[in-house]
Amino acid sequence: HEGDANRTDLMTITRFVLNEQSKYAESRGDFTILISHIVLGCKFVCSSVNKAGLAKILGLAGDTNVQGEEQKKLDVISNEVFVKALISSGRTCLLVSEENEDAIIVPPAQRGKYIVVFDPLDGSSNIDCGDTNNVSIEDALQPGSSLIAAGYCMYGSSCTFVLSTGNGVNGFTLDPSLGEFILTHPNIKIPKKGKIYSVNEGNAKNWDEPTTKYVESCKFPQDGSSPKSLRYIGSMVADIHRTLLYGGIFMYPADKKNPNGKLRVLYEVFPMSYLMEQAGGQAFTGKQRALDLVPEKIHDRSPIFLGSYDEIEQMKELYAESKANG
Ligand code: P6P
Repeated sequence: HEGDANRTDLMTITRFVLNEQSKYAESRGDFTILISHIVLGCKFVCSSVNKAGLAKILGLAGDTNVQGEEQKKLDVISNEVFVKALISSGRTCLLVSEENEDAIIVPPAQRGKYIVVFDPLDGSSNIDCGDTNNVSIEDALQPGSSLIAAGYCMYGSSCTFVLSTGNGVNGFTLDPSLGEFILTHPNIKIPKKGKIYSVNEGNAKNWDEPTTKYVESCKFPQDGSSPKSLRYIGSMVADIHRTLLYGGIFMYPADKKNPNGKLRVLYEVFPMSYLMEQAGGQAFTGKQRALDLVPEKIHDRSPIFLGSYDEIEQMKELYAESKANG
């Protein structure tokens, strides 16, 4: 019966992406090969986290393990795994990682057409490159609207990979017995409005007026509705995952200390903004649509408000009001 059919019709992430790409006549499977190498990196991080326990393997770099070897932090190891997997895929020409001060220009012999910007332990997104023979760091400084895919992998009691290649958002859960990511959250759509706001209230002293007013309206609603709940984990991937599934708003606003906020444009703001829009939500910087931003440097930061369509509309109105009042 139906259940058995689903059980035997394994929709793995590789098969899903292959199906998606086969819609494009010119597709030669490059993107599918790229995604499968990113997935390999995620499987590595997932097994490392589960094997060695978060606390231990996240030990400070410079610690030594029982063999007296240099103990590397998980993000350093993961970065090496992702960089090597991406270069060996033969489908990338330029890599920007949160862990590397400089962009990595892939050796010509191993070059492909994709630019990948990623935080080895947060979000990642892909952009098309122009001329792969003359690759330069400037090729990574494109607006978020030129993204062709974005995703994140969340490590916890289970390992979930959330991905969009421009036709909606889908979630895949790692089945350790198969070593495969299986489709478990097809066509994720964020609720139009939400009951949760997610922000680091510890920064409230330094917030600007629109942020202060919005959070005030969450706690003391003037329209007779119930107050919103505050949920803030402090890991963007986890806070975004909850917002995508249950609705609400995630905010990392500018404040007096950090006029550009804290989150990085290329590999935090862009991938999560892309996913939110693909899921029917919005992403706003306080000044503009987040995906319209054009970064000047590869580690630029930007304030970001993203989540349910209606919540972001309210945020945009507050910024428009504040601008009108000068
Ligand atoms: P704060 C984690 O360090 C991170 O880069 C994001 O994943 C997270 O959303 C944010 O910083 C948390 O920052 O200042 O609230 O601790």
